[in-house]
Amino acid sequence: TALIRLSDYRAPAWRVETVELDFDLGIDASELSARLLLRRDPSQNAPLRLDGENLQLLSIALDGRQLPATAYRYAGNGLEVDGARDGSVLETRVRLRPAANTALEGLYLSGSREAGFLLTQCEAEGFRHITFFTDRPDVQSRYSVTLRADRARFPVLLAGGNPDGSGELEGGRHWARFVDPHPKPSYLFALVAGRLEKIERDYVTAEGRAVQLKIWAEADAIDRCHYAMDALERSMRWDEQAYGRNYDLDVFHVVATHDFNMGAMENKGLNIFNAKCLLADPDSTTDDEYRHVEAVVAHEYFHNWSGNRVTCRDWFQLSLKEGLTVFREQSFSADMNSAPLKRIEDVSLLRRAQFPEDAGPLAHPVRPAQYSEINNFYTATVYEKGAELVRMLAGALGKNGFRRGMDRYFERNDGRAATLENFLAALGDANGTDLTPYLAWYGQAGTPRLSARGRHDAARHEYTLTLAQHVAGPESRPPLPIPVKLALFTHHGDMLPLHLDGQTSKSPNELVVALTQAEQDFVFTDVVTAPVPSLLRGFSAPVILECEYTPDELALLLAHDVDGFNRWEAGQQLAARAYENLRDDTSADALHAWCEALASLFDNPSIDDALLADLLTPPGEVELAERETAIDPQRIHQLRQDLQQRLAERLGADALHRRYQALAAHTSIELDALSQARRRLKRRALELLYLLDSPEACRLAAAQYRSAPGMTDRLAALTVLVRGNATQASAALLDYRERYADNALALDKWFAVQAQLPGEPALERVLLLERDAAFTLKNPNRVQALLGAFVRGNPSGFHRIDGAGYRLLAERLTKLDTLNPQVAARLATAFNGWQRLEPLRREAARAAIVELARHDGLSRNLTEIIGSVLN
Ligand code: BAL
Ligand code: ZN
Repeated sequence: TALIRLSDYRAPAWRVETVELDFDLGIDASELSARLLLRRDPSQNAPLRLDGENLQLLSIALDGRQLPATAYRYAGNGLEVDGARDGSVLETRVRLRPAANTALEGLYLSGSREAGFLLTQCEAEGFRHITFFTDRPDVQSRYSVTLRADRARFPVLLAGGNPDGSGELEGGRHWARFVDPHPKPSYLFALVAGRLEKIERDYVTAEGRAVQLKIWAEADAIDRCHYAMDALERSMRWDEQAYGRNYDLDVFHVVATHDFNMGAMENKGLNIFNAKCLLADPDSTTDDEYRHVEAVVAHEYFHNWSGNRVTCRDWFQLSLKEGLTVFREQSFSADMNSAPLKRIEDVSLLRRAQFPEDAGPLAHPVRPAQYSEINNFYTATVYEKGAELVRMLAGALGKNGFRRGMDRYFERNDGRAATLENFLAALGDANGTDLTPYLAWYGQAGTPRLSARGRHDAARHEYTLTLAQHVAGPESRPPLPIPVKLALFTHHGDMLPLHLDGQTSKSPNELVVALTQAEQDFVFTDVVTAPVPSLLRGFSAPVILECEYTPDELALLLAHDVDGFNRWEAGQQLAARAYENLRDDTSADALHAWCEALASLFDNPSIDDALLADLLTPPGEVELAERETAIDPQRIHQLRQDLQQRLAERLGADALHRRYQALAAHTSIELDALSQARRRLKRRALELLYLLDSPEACRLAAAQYRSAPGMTDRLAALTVLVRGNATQASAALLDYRERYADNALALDKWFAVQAQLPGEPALERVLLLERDAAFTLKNPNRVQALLGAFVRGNPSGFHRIDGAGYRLLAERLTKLDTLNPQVAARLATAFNGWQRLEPLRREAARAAIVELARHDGLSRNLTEIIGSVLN
């Protein structure tokens, strides 16, 4: 398939200045007339060519005249029209088949034919599935949209922009019209039509604009939208305060659907959400999910400036809006909740999802140089690593400097389609600094390794820190700018004032040094005894740190570091070393140090319960696998269990039991930080207790399941029972299945918990669950809940030595691909990393992938992923 290259970028030969869309909506067939005012770039002599995928063309006219068949050509993906000039008006009418659209791209039906509603998804290239258009983000047009439909079947009609009239039509039909005053790229177009309920709130922006906020959902879900409304209001206020950005239309619509390929979509004035990122109530939503809803609501809202007002010139610049918006959301969530916990959560995600991507055949730069299918590049690299790059820039400029730079960026690029160069130039110019060295980060794949070596000169009272960087790949790569935030600790756990090259840092005990060369020395003076360095504080750069700490040094940081993130990080490093003690059967010095340090933190009343829960959790199986070469996921699972058991033994059944009971005495379902923290630690205590005294832990879990006041406690209990294969598990599963029979999001968790049964039994359970009446390959959330949880969230279950997990995935992908290529391609990335499996599994995985690749008629999406993975 054809590759699209960044280096081939050319400005559009044709633009659309205004577009008028007129829809006659129906479930099986919808018809649409489009009227485009065309503008031609006089410097290019290209004929008019518009994108259009599998459209049924009913009529076509240019400048008021119907075109004869000889005057245009359409072969299923591009429409060529003769005779168009600057200022021409092209009118087309097409027929669409929403109910038959299982790819959930373009115009489609959510839910059943009888009760469901119509909606659109256009990013990245869905608009060409709706009408003929210059479907690329650097073409920005003014939209007027008229929707017509049967009033009883489609009482609610919505499109982006401001409302501009509505009324009755003959035969029980009605119409509504919307005009968007802001020119926008086609990927931000959206409409929604059907039976929906709403909740509303009035909002006045800091600039004084009155805005109506409306959240829409089906009747059974509308009561679960209030939390999202609060989160939306918080997001809008925060963006005014933190970035001076105000909302710019009279109405802001948000719609929830159960059928969505992504988490949510930032269409101008009409955000559409996967229900799992919007709906929330205590009975069916966990604490983690509540925070996720808040984060996604904020993310989509923040796109109104970082994405919509300033959009991307081309899809290679995707991280310009996504990395930036993830960073903005991370800052917001840190302000709303606990900043260190948010950082731990984000870095964990980066390590679990992005580092493996960057280390395998799917690795690509944050700004890829080429793609075959752009939907395959909505990746952890573009999003999460992209956010880390913005974080480094923000750190380099400081709080005020970054704000100055962002103001400049929005001011210069408002209404334009920008590039990453434009971004760096605005940030740099506003601060009189050159940020172009950071471009290197955007252009190369792979996680850099940062090695650190310290040398203390007792006679001179000097401490020399040598930092060096290395990225696997071509040797000619220029060094990256790597900001390293650091502090030095005495062996008593006190921070030292820092004196570097005669300078004293602003905050006396912490500073950021910039590694800009392959290797550099940093010399600290007045250091009397050898210190313990705390490096990369707050994870100041997305690198893998290699530093020869002794277990005691890591334990010291775990006990004393005041940076919550680095305290956790020291614990993670120490846990990984403890894991290696068990794996290699070497001296247990790290294991001992880890258990002792955590035992004393366990009794330390000043430590936050949520942080303690995270400290008591070793790195996940995927992260541990990243440190190995011949990966045996089942052995990793077992060793990690052993590791946790050692910790549990050190803490003791009595202490765990007491702590559990003390926490269980609080039964509030409030979402405040303290209540969430208690639930988090309670879950962790129960999990650890299970490793010591499984009958007692299962008894407690069964009781917790029955009396749980909310989903966090209920799901935690169910998980302990199911993973532990407890006798009480089946009754709890039956109860849950009945209780949530009509709640799709809660039911998803029922599938996911079972798909994560450790080891061999998982596959059989998945096969059983596939036969459940509620399972369908047509719903992306359900696919994710069962197959996604199995292949991504359950390494010891998926990576069977007989290869049955791989064959199952390959077989399901062929089916799924015919329904929904985007979802199939995303699931297929579970094959990433097969080359590093131990030989038996490696061969089994290879055989399954090769067999899959031989299959005829695979989508471009899946073909690209399989091709890359096999490479
Ligand atoms: N733009 C696609 C969904 C999101 O990142 O907001
Ligand atoms: Zn986004």
